[in-house]
Amino acid sequence: MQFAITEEQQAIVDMAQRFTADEITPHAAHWDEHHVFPLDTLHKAAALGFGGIYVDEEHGGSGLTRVEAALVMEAMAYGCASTSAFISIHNMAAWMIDAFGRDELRAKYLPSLTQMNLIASYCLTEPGAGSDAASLKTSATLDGDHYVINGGKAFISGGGVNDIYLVMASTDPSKKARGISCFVVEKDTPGLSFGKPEKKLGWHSQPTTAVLFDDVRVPAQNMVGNPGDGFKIAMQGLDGGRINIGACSLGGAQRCLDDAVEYVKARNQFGQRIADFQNTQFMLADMRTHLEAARALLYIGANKVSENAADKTQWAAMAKLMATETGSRVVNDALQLHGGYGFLMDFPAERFLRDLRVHEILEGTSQIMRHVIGRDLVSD
Ligand code: COS
Repeated sequence: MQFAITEEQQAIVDMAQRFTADEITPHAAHWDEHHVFPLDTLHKAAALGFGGIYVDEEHGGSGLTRVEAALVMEAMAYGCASTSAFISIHNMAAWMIDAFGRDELRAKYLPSLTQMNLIASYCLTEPGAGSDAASLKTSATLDGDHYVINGGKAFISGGGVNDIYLVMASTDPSKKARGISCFVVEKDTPGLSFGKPEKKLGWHSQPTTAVLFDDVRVPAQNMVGNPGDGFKIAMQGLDGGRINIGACSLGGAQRCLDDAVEYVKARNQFGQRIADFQNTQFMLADMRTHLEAARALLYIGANKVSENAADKTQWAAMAKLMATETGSRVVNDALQLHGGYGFLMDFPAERFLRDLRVHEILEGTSQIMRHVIGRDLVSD
C-alpha cells in the first residue's frame, strides 16, 4: 500500500492546479450565476489530456490510472466542482467505449472524445428507475441491422448540448439486468429529443435534461459490448465515476476550508481575530481531520479500481460515501465560520454547498453506497 504520490503524479497535480487557477477559478462564480456552459474551458482541459484520462493512448487517451484521474478531478473541483464533475462523466463514458467497445467503435469515437471535440453523456437513470437502475424500461428492439430505441432517460448531464449519448436499454426485458445493453447514440439521430433544462439547486455550469427516444434507429454495431452486457458495463463505469465524484467533493471542500482559514484570520469580533477562539480552531481541526481521512480512503479506493481488485466496487462505494458526506459537512462548517457573509454569493462557500449536495445523490445515493457495502458484508 502506497501513501505518497509519485513525482509524476505531483507533476500532474501541479498542471491541474495551474489550469484550475488560470481557467476555472476566476470564472466559476459567473458560470454558476449565469448558467454558462464553459465549452472553451472543456476544450482546454482536453488539450491537457483530461478528456480521456484513463482511456488508452492508442486512441488519444492519457493512459493513466484512476488515481491520477481522481487527483485531476480534485484539483479542478477546487475551482468549480460542477465543471470538474461534468468532465468526470465524460471520462467515464469515454472509458466505457474504450474498455468494452469493438475496435471500429473505439477508432470512430475515441480520438474526438479524448479531445472533447465530441462530448459524451451517460444515460442510465429513468423517471421510474433511479436507485433501482436495473428496472429501466427504455427498450431497444433489433430490426435488420439496426436497433430501434424507445423510452426516456432522466437527469442527464449534458443533455441537449453533448454529442454522444451512452444509453442503457433493454434488449430482453424478461432478463432484467442481464437483458440490458449499452449503445452509442449520436445527438442528431432522428427521433432523439431533449426535455427543457432542469432548474436545479446547483451544478449550473452544465445543463441537465431528459433524453427522449421515439423510434431512434441506431446501427447494431453501435452496441458497446454484447447484448445483455449493458448493466455490468454501466456499473463498472460507475465504480470509477463514484471515485471521481468523491474527489470532486474533496476538492470543493478543501477550497472552502482554505477560504475559511483565511477568513477567520482576517475577521475580528469581541476585540480579537475569530481565529483565536478555541471553538474556531476546534472546528477547523475537525474539518481538516475528516477531510484527510476521507482523502486517504478515496485514494485507496481509486487504487483498487485501477487494479481491478475483486472488492473494488465496495471500496469505490466506501470512498464515495465518505468523501461526499464529509465534503458537504466541511463546506457547511466553512460557511458557518463565515457567519452571515457565508450566506452571500460574494463568497464561494454557498456555491460549493449547493454544488456538492448532489454528490450525495447522483452516481448512486449514500443509501445505495451503504447497500453495496452492507450487503457484501453479510453475503455468504
Ligand atoms: N461491476 C460489475 N458487475 C456488477 C456491478 C459492478 N460494480 N454491480 C453489479 N454487477 C452485476 C452483478 O454481479 C449482477 O451480475 P449477475 O447477473 O451475473 O449476477 C448484475 O450486475 C446485477 O447486479 P445486482 O444483482 O447487484 O443488481 P441490483 O438490481 O440488485 O442492483 C444496485 C444493484 C442497487 C447496486 C445498482 O442498481 C445500483 O448501483 N443502483 C444505483 C444506480 C446509480 O448509481 N444510478 C446513478 C446513475 S448516474 S447519475
